[in-house]
Formats: sequence, C-alpha cells, structure tokens
Amino acid sequence: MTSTPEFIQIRTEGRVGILTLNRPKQLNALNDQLIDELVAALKAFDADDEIGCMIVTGSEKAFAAGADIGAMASYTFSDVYKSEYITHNWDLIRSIRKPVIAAVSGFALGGGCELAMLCDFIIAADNAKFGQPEIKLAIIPGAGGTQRLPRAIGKSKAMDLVLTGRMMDAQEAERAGLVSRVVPLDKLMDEALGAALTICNYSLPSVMVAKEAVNRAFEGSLTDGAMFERRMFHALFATADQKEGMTAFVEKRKPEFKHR
Ligand code: CO8
Repeated sequence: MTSTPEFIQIRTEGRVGILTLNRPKQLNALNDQLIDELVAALKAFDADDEIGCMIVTGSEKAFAAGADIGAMASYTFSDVYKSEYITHNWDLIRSIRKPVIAAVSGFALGGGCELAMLCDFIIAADNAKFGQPEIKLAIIPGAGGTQRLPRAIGKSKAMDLVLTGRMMDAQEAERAGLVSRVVPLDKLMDEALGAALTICNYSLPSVMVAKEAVNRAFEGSLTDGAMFERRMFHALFATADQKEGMTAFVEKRKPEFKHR
C-alpha cells in the first residue's frame, strides 16, 4: 500500500495476513475509503509469496454494521449510479485467489454480511448476528445479499431475512449453513488463526485450485464445475508438491511443501 490505511489495521502472524476493520465509533460501517483500503491490502497479501491465507475481522461488537447510512442518506440515484457507489471495486474482493476467512463477532449486517459472504468461509463468535436489514431503509442489499444469501442458506430463509430485515444469531447461521463454525467470543481469533495456519501448511497451488473449484460450484453449473474440477485435479499432478505430498505419505513422514 502506498499510504497508511485509516480504517483498517494490517498485521501478519506467520504466513497469515490479518485485516481488522477499524471504524469503531460507526460499528465498522463501510464507506468507499474503507473498501478501497481493504481491497488494496487484500491484493498486496495475494501478491506476497510469504502469505498463504488471509483473515478479515472486525471488533467484538461489530464485524461491520453495513454501509455508512449517514454518508448515503442524501445521495440521489444519479450520484450512486454514476460513481458505482461503494461497490465500484467490490468484485476485486471476489477475485482474490488465496483463501480469505471471515472471523465474525457482533453485527454483520447489510454490506457487512455481504462482505463476510464474499470471504471463502465464515467462522463466527457466539455473539455474532447476521442480517440484511436494507428493507428497513427502503432499499435492498446491493453487494450480493440477494444472490449469495439464497445460495448459502436457501430461498425460504433468505427471503425471510431480506424481507423482514430480522437478524439471525450465530447458532441459526450455523444451522442454516452460512457459517462453518461457532466458537466462544474469546476463542474467535485463535480458531480462525488455527484454520488459516492449517491451510498455509498445505501446498499453495492446490489450495488456490481448491478455492477456485469450490467457487465454480457456488457460481456456475454442475457440468462446467465438474469438468473444471477434473481438469485441475489432473493438472495438479504437474506440481512438485504433489510428488512430495504423496511420497511423504508413502514414506510415513511429514511433507515439506515448496508451494510450487
Ligand atoms: N452506518 C453509519 N453509522 C452506523 C451504522 C451504519 N450502518 N450502524 C451503526 N452506526 C453508528 C450509529 O449511528 C451510532 O453512532 P452514534 O454513537 O454517533 O449515534 C453507533 O454506530 C452505534 O450504533 P447504535 O447506537 O445504533 O448501537 P446499537 O447497539 O443500539 O445498535 C445496530 C446496533 C443494531 C447495528 C444499529 O446500529 C443498526 O441497526 N445499524 C444499522 C444497520 C443497517 O441498517 N445496516 C445496513 C446498512 S445499508 C447497507 O449496508 C447497504 C449495503 C450496500 C452494499 C455495500 C457494499 C460495501
């Protein structure tokens, strides 16, 4: 990054890049600058050979309470349409190729829930609350909420959340399949870091291909996804790490992956 970010904190732990949303007074409400900073940091980690996995997190009280309502209140259609307000580089988050884990505590609402869903999987603290309350503001979700939420939790529950604007607690979110694990609040970062470090120890090419293949299942047809999976399964036999991984298993030792 060229300048020090104002609304996110960046640190590393081993080969894990950790990004913490940091607008505490506004419950991490998202604005263009925060998203720009987040995208720049994710892209920098994605390009960094020393990094194998990323975590996006917030504060105990809020992962992110949505887009900044105060900033949006007076905008007109042409203001937001012309500037592609707040979503102009949203798809760049989707294009990050290394795994990104969302570690969510507190509120993940509106754009906050959409940001968590844009990550590869969500680990939630037991105080997490998810929702798409945009309907209460006479708008609708604008960054994937009406598309990714039904794919993640099914039509009925997604309609319920989008149309009533109610929040879903961590337990309901886990039952519905939105989050992969729920842990006590004070264990959230340990759990996310444990998962990230596990991923970092695997061969990076296979990790990246696995992410790409699962995203095909989420976004495309079964036939195309299965063909992509088959071809990439074959392609991974060209890596040095595949030889190392299988040889190590046969020799009953730990593999030493070189990420190539
Ligand atoms: N925007 C701006 N400020 C916010 C937001 C927000 N989304 N959420 C909370 N805040 C501010 C409050 O105004 C308050 O500020 P102040 O102390 O100056 O009065 C402070 O954060 C604390 O909030 P509360 O006092 O309300 O705290 P509570 O614990 O009582 O309530 C809630 C917490 C339930 C989270 C409540 O603040 C709330 O309902 N927030 C709004 C949630 C919402 O409607 N989110 C959806 C916004 S629209 C949206 O996200 C569209 C997404 C489009 C794409 C985005 C891509 C990035």
